[in-house]
Amino acid sequence: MSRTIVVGAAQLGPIARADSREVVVARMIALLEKAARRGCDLVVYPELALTTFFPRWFMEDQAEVDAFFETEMPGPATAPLFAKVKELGVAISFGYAEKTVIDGRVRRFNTSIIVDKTGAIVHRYHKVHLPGHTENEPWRAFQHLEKRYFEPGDTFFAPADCLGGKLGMAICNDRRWPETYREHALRGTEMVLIGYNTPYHYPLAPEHDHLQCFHNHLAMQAGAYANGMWVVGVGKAGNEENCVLIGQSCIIAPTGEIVAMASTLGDELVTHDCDLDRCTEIRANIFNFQKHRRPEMYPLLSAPV
Ligand code: CDV
Repeated sequence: MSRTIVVGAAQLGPIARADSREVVVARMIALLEKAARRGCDLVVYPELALTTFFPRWFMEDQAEVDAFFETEMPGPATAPLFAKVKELGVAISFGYAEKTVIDGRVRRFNTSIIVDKTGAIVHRYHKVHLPGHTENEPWRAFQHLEKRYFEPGDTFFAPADCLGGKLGMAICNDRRWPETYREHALRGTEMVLIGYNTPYHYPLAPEHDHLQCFHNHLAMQAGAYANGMWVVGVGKAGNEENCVLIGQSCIIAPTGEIVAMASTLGDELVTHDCDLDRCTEIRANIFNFQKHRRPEMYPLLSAPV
């Protein structure tokens, strides 16, 4: 039986701070309809897909921050997206800011979910590597306050059974960490879905600004190859409230090759037929973990620094 998933990487162009969820969801639905016409089984959207990348602003009023969070999924604004998933029979994955109550405590996570073809949420992931800072740093051209607005994820890098394969997620900064992919691979993940919001300008090391697109692909291609799995990296791109975000959303084969890539900084869909069995090309050979991996020689890899 074929284990080919037709995947759409649905890059989103900029989302203004004043844009409503309804406006964004309509854009996501337009990409979903295009994906259905192209025969997609799965469409992947960026990190924090429903709003502008709000951690770039320092906000003291928690109510103002909470306006960017979802307290239910689907909620009134996202219900049409879930209805379209069901109508078209195309699974999706997207990121959003999640406010939830667990054991009587309010929790806020940078979250990604996978919604299957019936519109059911079958997997949820909370971003593990939160970049940025907690206090206002006015010297920056823009803030990056993920550490202030979210708590670090409490979900492992692990797959769910979906679309006949093992699909997992990571979010933006996670993609730069080799551990993300290796942990996924050790747990059997065959395809990692990664949404991102990455500015060209990195205030802490502006001398690396020209390398942002290179590092984006370098990390994801290396992760795909060294772990023999598909990687789908999807950005929010373009000039969002005077912060220019990289695009180059792409689908990467287990060989590390980019097989589809966006060429604009706007809403754009690129697709590829992803055969999950191609993971074996790498996993049965150069990176055969059972045969060649030497975990006893890497004890510090999971030790605290
Ligand atoms: N949203 C992100 O996690 N962005 C980060 C920062 C460092 C730009 C990234 O790694 O792309």
